[in-house]
Amino acid sequence: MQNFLQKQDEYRKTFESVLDEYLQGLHLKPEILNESFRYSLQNGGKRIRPVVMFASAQMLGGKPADVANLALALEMIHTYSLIHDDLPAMDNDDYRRGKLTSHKMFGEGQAILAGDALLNEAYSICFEECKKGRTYIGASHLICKNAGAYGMIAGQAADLYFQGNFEAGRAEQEFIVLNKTAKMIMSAVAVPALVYDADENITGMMLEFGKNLGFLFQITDDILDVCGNFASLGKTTGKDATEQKLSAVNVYGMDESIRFADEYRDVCLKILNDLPYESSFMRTLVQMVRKREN
Ligand code: GRG
Repeated sequence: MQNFLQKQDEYRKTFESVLDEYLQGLHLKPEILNESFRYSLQNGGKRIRPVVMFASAQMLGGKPADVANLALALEMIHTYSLIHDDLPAMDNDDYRRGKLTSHKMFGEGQAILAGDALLNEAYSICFEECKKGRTYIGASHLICKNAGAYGMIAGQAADLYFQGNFEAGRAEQEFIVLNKTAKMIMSAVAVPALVYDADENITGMMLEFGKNLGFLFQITDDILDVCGNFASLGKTTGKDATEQKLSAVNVYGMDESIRFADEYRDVCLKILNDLPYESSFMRTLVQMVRKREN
C-alpha cells in the first residue's frame, strides 16, 4: 500500500507540474476568462484519469512523459464536463470539490464559456500532439471520439433524457454509464496502448479493462450518492433519488449495486491477470476505486 500511495503521489505531482507549465504559458483575455479557466482546472480533484493514463503507460513499458500532454487534454475535457454538468440547466449544483461551482463564482454565461474554452484548448493540445506521428493521431482521435457525440455527450444527453422515466431500465442505465463515465476512463487506459502501437489484442484488453473500471467508478459514485457525505465528497449527496436519476441504486437497489460493483472489480482484476505485464499498481488502484469515499 505504501508503494501504491507513493506512486500515486508521484503521478499526481507529475500531472500538476505539466499543468503548471501549461498555465504559465497561458495568457487569456479578458481577465475573467483567464480566471474562470484556471479556477476549475486548479480546483483539486482526484486526477484519476491522468493517474490511470500514467500508470497504463508505465505498465506497458513506457513513461508518463510520453502521454503527459494527452493526459492534460483529457483532464481539461473532464473539467469542462463538470462545469457544464453543474449548470442550472443540467445538475444545478452550487458546490464541486467543496468549492463554489464555476457558475456560482463567475455567472452562468462565463461558466459556459470557461467550459467551451477548456474543450477547445484540449483539442488544440491534441492537434499539437498529432505532430509526433501516426500513433499520436490514433490516440488523440480516441480521446475526441470518446468525449463527443459517440461518448460522454451521448451519455449526458441520455442521462438528462431518461431522468424521471420509470420505463427506462438496465439497457438505458448501461448506455448512460458506458458513455458518460466509462469512455473517458477507457481513453485514459488505452491512449498509451495506441501511442506505443500495442497489438490489437492488447489494445482490446486495455479498452475492456477501462470499460469495467469506468463502470466500477460510476457504480461507486452512485453508492456514495446515497451513503457518502458532503465533507468527503465536496458535493451535494442524495440528488440521484430526488431527481429520479437512472443511477444504479435507483434501478437495481443498493444490495444489487454493491454486488455489481464487486463483479466489475473482479473483471478488472481478471483482465489485469491475463495481460502480460506487471500490474501491481493498477490492481491496487482497482481495489481503491471499489473502496473509495470521495
Ligand atoms: C456536460 C457533456 C457533459 C458531460 C457531463 C462528468 C459528467 C458528464 C457528469 C458529472 C456527473 C457524473 C456523476 C459523472 C460521472 C463521472 C464522474 C463520476 C465524474 C466525477 O469525476 P471525478 O470523481 O471528479 O473524477 P474529480 O472532482 O475527482 O475530478
